[in-house]
Amino acid sequence: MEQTFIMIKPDGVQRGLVGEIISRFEKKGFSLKGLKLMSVERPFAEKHYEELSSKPFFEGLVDYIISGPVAAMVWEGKNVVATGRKIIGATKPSESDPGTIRGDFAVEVGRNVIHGSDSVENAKKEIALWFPDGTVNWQSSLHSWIYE
Ligand code: YYY
Ligand code: MG
Repeated sequence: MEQTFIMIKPDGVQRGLVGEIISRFEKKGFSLKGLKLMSVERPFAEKHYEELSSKPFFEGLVDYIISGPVAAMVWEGKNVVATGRKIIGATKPSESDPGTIRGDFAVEVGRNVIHGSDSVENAKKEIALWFPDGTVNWQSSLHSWIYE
């Protein structure tokens, strides 16, 4: 089954959005396979965003990610990578639809509350980076009420 890496950024943690965000993924029917609150150091944040290292916003982005604790998660489910991106909404909150996390809770791109993997391949890389000790292997007893 497909997995994605979701991270609630420091602004989301500070603003008390952890429960709301977890709730949206849970209510959808996805399964939580990994969860930890952690603070990351600059080299780790730079590694996570290494594909963006040449962008003008890179340094500010890294400053933001290391500015406080983040909630790192692994969610599992059918098409969870693409659907997770839809739940999160467009990168720029001014373009995120209402009903999405960024559409409902964010105003600026540099404070857009949440990260989600953009492909299955990147999800694998990000899960390996953030959860080097692995995740929890379990199946919800509601599985057959969510999947036909
Ligand atoms: O995957 P997603 O988070 O939606 O966007 P990315 O293009 O991967 O950029 C990562 C991160 O960088 C974005 O969530 C906010 C920040 N950022 C920014 O501060 N300014 C931009 N013009 C674009 C992205
Ligand atoms: Mg991205």
